[in-house]
Amino acid sequence: MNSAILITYNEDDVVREALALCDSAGYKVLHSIKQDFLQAPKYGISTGKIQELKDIMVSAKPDAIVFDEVLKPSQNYNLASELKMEILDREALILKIFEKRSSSAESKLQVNLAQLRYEMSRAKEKVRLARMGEQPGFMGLGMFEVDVYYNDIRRRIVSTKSKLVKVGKQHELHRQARKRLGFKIISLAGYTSAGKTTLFNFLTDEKRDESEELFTTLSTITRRVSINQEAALISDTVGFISKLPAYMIEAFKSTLEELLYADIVLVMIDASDTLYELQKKFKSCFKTLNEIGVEPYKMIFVLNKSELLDEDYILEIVDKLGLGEDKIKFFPILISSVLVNLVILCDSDYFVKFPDLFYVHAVFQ
Ligand SMILES: Nc1nc2c(ncn2[C@@H]2O[C@H](COP(=O)(O)OP(=O)(O)OP(=O)(O)O)[C@@H](O)[C@H]2O)c(=O)[nH]1
Ligand SMILES: [Mg+2]
Repeated sequence: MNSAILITYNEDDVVREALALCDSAGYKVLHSIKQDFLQAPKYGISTGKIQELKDIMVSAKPDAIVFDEVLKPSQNYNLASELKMEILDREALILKIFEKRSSSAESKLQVNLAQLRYEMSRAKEKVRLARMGEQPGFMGLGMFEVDVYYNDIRRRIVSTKSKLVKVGKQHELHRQARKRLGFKIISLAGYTSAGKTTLFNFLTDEKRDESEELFTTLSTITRRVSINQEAALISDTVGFISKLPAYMIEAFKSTLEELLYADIVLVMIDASDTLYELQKKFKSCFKTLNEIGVEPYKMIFVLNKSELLDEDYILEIVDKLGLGEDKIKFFPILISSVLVNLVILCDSDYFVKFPDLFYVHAVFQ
């Protein structure tokens, strides 16, 4: 495992997520620097903090600096030149995890596209700096080679995209076939680690990896299930995370597109998070689903890990997330994929306790 110094925000849940991201990417965090503000123009952090960071680096000897915010290419460049060390901003860290996790040909292409898009935005900056004479010969290249490098990334983006378009067409054919068979399609969506795969495995008897680590699932699979004696198809998909840039969503389009064609999107929420975290993740999921184009009337919010909570707290969550307000559109359901206390399967104590939360039935009937 590599080691890193983490620079993150001064908020417990943010620190926890950043540590989980580092862990999933294979970085052991030797030291965390917590800041209220990470968007200082030159380095992201203040110049004063740079000296402190240098001192810590001398004793900790990390392999990289993880910066838990999206850095502009110029900030990344400034930090790397000042510290003489690889800087992984939030996007680069997520890309590392994606790279580690991608196993199918499709997810490899998607990750590759996201990496190229990331590199492209950096290449633009490097070319700009080279033109201004500020970065003579980056990577030992002259001006001509810089242009070659830039054009090469562009060419690889076009080629990867066209391969993904082909994969997208195959998905489309599958979808049409499924439509002809007349099955209802249920997709699982939600923040990474909400428990999508655990539920999917339970419903389908599959053995896909489920784990505490972030982004365990990177590809979509669909299986036939029987819910209340009715056959349906259910898909497990890639999880979301806050500050997921548009180009990453775009790169995973062929996978996430499945959500667009679902009859129902079960938006899994880890109800064991703190209220603050819950609201933040909820907003971020809703935003991502909107960006993908999933219509709100298809979404059903599922409060997972409910066995860890007491009833008052559950009601507070429903209230805080505004889930109880419009029951026609936003039916929250409670489940625990671990205890298999599944409302969808219609056999739970909660049915008696929270009759309001059980409108989901109607959807399947
Ligand atoms: N206590 C509890 N833990 C759960 C429940 N459902 C899932 N988990 C745990 O939550 C963690 C994440 O579960 P996954 O099913 O991998 O989550 P995911 O949403 O598929 O995550 P990604 O693939 O990363 O997007 C695992 O450690 C599961 O064991 C639940 O109902 N209760
Ligand atoms: Mg998963």
